[in-house]
Amino acid sequence: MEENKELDKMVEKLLAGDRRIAARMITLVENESDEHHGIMQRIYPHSGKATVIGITGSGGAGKSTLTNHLIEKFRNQGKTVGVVMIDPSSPFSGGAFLGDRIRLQKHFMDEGVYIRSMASRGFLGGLSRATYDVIRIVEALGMDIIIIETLGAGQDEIDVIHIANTCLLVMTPNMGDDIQAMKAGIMEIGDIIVLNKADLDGAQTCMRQIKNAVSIAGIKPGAWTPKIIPTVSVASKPEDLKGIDELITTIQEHLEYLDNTRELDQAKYDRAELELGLIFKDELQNIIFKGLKGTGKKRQYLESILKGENDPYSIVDEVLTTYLRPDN
Ligand SMILES: Nc1nc2c(ncn2[C@@H]2O[C@H](COP(=O)(O)OP(=O)(O)OP(=O)(O)O)[C@@H](O)[C@H]2O)c(=O)[nH]1
Ligand SMILES: [Mg+2]
Repeated sequence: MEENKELDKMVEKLLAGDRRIAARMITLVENESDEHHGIMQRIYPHSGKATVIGITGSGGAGKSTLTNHLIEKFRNQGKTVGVVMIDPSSPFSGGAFLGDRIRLQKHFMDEGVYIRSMASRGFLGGLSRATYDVIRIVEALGMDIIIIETLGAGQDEIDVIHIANTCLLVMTPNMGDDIQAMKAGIMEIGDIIVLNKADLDGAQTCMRQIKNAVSIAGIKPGAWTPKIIPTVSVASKPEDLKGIDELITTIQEHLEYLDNTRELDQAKYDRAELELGLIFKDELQNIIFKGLKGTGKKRQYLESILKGENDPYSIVDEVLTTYLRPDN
């Protein structure tokens, strides 16, 4: 690790809970600025212990509303909570985020809550890698629990969910055909399936369909069976809210299950492998592109592909053989 007093100081402030520094660092990391590696190297030893909860599901399923309840419950338990919202809309429109902001407003004043939104597009190194980094920064800021909210739409968003210890898949009774479509992925994505908007028509039928999907999924003996929790997370009277406490209890149960089985170690190992792989892939590309810069070679390669004279596989083989493989 290179010496850099300024970065040392920034990290010191972050560890002391400085939110402005956290915001600045996240921007530096998102932009893959020169400080990116230095920041992550310094933060790494102060991260990796937070409980990460993923919340995914279709647009408007109630992810932010549920997040809001979870923040409240965890705060009541004396835990600090970070929220990373992966915003599928353009980073400039601010549309979706504005709505979330209003909903989460009261928590913006709370020192024990840190909320950050990220764009899901435009990361050189991909969304998963950027999310790993942002989670580590939020953790180093002092958050015990980190909730990632992401639209269960593209593969990128679904990959992000694998960073979480516990994943909540939010479904709703009015999903119609989506239920069929999601059936295949239910087991892969959700440790806990939340049937939100259980106040709406069709909730019973939907509950049966999900139960059926879980029962035919062929879960290995001893493995975690996804729990299905119906919730009502918006109601005019607080006593009409349903399932939130049960959801918290089930999250805790899942975390205990991970703790009591070897699965947690395995999951940690898998995550470390994924993270290392992502960084390698990214950096290798950076090194190669940097190496080609100014030589005019990159352009030549691309033009030869477009003209049909060469293909990317042969080019990658050639470049790797020339620059990287010592045995050649
Ligand atoms: N009837 C009913 N409406 C709900 C419930 N939970 C949330 N809603 C409403 O559903 C709408 C969407 O809720 P959000 O929490 O913003 O959903 P989201 O999944 O975060 O949406 P995106 O972030 O845009 O994907 C809001 O108008 C909520 O008030 C519920 O349990 N019942
Ligand atoms: Mg939302």
